[in-house]
Amino acid sequence: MNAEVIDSSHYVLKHIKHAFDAKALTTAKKRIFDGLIQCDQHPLTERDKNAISRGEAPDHLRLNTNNYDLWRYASNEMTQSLEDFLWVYYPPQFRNIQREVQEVRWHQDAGFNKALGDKAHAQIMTCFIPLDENPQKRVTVQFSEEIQPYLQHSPTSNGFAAGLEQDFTKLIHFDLELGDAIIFGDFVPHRTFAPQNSIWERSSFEFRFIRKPDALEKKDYYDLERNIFVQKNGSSDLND
Ligand SMILES: O=C(O)CCC(=O)C(=O)O
Ligand SMILES: [Fe+2]
Repeated sequence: MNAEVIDSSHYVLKHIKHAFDAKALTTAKKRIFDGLIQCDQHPLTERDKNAISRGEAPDHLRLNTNNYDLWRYASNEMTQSLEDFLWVYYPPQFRNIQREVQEVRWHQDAGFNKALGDKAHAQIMTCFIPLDENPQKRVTVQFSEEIQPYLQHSPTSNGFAAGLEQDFTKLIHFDLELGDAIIFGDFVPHRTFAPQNSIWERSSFEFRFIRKPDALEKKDYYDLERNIFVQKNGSSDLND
């Protein structure tokens, strides 16, 4: 019997109302969409082409440091709910879902994390932020309320690195307004979900957080407490 105590942060699932300034989210969405239009005029790498076909943003748009501006106006409840997961691991994901094939199937983020191999962190926390008006009318994310330890993942047929074959029964999704966010621990199973009569079009950010002691060498993070880019040992020149 494994006597290891399981950290309850793996199982956090919380809808935070009015977590962000709605205008800051609209600005972020516009910046990324403007960038995607410009992408049409430039040759893209294979990696970026694949990312766009999955509904994700190419690297140079994800790396834009303005993506962190919205955290300056995050509510106290938002930052407190992150507990000690206060370093954003870089860069955030942007998702623009437009077709069913771009759905993300059942997984725990611990599965995605593990698929990163030696770039994986010990534990992560995710913050999902819809960027459109009326997100409650759109494709969203559904969660399993059943608490599961880490499950074995395998690559999915629609190009994602990690997915689960099994289905879940105690399901929940949240009615989100623009400005709301969901945070969830890395053992909470979730997937893309279309409530009845929802619009198959949605843009969103996913920020992933780690605890400072879990930081990897020579990797950049964004420290939410100080609003600066940081590295495990010493400062990051991204602040210059
Ligand atoms: O955007 C989605 O539908 C899935 C998001 C997701 O898996 C995540 O935020 O970790
Ligand atoms: Fe996920």
